[in-house]
Amino acid sequence: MYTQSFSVSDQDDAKSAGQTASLVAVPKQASASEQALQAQFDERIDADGRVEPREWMPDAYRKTLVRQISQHAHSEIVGMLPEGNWISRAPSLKRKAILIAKVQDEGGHGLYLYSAAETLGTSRDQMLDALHTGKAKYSSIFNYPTLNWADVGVVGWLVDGAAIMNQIPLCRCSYGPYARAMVRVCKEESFHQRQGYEALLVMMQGTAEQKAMVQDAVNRWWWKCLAMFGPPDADSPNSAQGMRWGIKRISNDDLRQKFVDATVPQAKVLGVTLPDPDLKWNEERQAHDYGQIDWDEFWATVNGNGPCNKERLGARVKAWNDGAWVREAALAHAQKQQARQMKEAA
Ligand code: BYC
Repeated sequence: MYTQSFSVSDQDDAKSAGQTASLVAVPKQASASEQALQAQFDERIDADGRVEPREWMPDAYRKTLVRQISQHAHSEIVGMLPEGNWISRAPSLKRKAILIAKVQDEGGHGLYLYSAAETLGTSRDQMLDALHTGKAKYSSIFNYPTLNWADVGVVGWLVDGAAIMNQIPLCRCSYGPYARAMVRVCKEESFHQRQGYEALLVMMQGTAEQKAMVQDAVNRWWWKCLAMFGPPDADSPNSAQGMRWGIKRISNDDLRQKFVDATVPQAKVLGVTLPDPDLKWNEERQAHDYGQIDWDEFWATVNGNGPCNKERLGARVKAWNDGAWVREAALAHAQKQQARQMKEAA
């Protein structure tokens, strides 16, 4: 199982791979004071220090963080949809209570992450506008449908499992508010992954039909989960800089490999087959080899043409529009209170 104790060895750091923080160069025309600030920033990153909201940071670092954290926040709130869809159809009161708690947690993760991104000087309205107009990305995985109850278990086991693998290293991200948000998110994700795995263990002790449902769900989700980690390192335009800045700590391919290696024994315990004829232990690499991911399908989904993209975005836009009166009422109430306080103070 993945837990908070999944720790990242220092060898995995970009820095120990021989990269120092000679970051995006300060433009030649930068003033002496800007160059001094950049040098201070580089030194902090080299020393594995944290950067906090009001401190000086290069524009490109700020922009990268806003992009990644807002995409992450969007993924959390869009991620509520495929599972939220099953709350009213959960097979028992216990499963319903667990699922409600999980979906609610995802909403909470979105809120921590939007708050972390706001500390970089972008507003929540701007971020949500980018989501609603299709300018911002969110995780590819949430554009696939959850067809039956086994899918809910598999989303917990594999999707949340992949999410934890990606997010544990983010607890050591160089930007303080993001790193701190991730500590709590990872603790909750760990519960999400376990509840999914446990729900599947129960189904696998059931009827032949239930077992077949689990296997079918694993077959449909496995490859999509491998793609969640992002394009191969060689095709990942943001990786090198993200690693030098200490935002990303482990590369897309290395995280994917860790996920495969951790999942194979779990699949064995569960009694399911992972749908990859090329999946086998490689003694030399001390890791599993696995087959080809369909990157054309991944990019089509990321670019808005997956099976549920339109439905997901439509649901988010509707929720935003339906909530307009709540935002207006909250604002009117705050203005009234402020006016009253000013009157009392006068
Ligand atoms: N889906 O250069 P790369 C969750 C984009 S929440 C869509 O490698 P980077 C959960 C990427 O953004 C899961 N797009 O980028 C929630 C970039 O496009 P832009 C979300 C993807 O940033 C509820 C382009 O491809 N987790 O699990 O270095 C319930 C090139 O990629 C995807 C996070 O957001 C994808 N899968 O690395 C249950 C974690 N992959 O922006 C579960 C934080 C790549 O240049 N994010 N792209 O236009 C990260 O760790 C990194 O941003 C990524 C990508 C590893 C995702």
